[in-house]
Amino acid sequence: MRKPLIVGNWKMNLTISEGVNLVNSVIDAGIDQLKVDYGFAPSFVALGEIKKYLNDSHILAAQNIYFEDSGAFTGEVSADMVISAGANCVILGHSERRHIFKESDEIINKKVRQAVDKGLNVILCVGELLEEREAGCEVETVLRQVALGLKGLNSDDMKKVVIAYEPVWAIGTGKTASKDDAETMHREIRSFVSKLYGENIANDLRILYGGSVKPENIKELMSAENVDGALVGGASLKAESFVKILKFYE
Ligand code: G2H
Repeated sequence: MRKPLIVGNWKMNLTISEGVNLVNSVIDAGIDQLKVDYGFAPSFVALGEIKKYLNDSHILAAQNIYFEDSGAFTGEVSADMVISAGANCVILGHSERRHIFKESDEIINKKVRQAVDKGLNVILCVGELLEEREAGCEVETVLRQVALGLKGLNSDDMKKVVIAYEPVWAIGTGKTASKDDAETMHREIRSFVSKLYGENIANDLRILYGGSVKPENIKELMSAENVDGALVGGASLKAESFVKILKFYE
């Protein structure tokens, strides 16, 4: 069975000391790492410091990388750099990267391939806009993002990949997809991955839900057969709410 995975995506929030305090409060709450894999996605500048407080089972995710190894790319951060700071994972294709920073599926795919080649685990985010859902093309949109995001990856690479379904209309808006909405899309994604890589890889793939996950809705979402965890934004910024989410199993 797939082990649940929950990651706090801090986005552009928290200074280094605020992040350290949050991580320590969460760790002190005694989350059972046999029941849930969990971790944090702080800003680049906090990765190294946060790493000091984590064990080898924790996820420490960067929120982005650039696809080149090194060179004249002012302001960019490479896979090797985040690995040297202690990261074992990277979030790619987040809707804020797609929409605010205009990252195309092609760019996201280059980053995915670079991350996997460098040994990072990848949380590939996909999700439709409200207009796309209203037009009835949400499945087509999401599966296209999955196909383009995973392009060039082989079955071995897929062991490093987690997909996060984050409907854009549910991000930071307080509106959560219903358990059924999430389950329907997650099932579509899994069956699509099964066609691309076979049943075993698809069955092992963890598919997270993201978009206004909070203590009040985590249990319900996690009860869906194909929801294997969550990518949590706003509610991961306070230890109290993040711990409640992480202890969904209680
Ligand atoms: C979706 C999510 C985290 P929030 O972006 O990736 O954020 O939980 O604030 O909707």
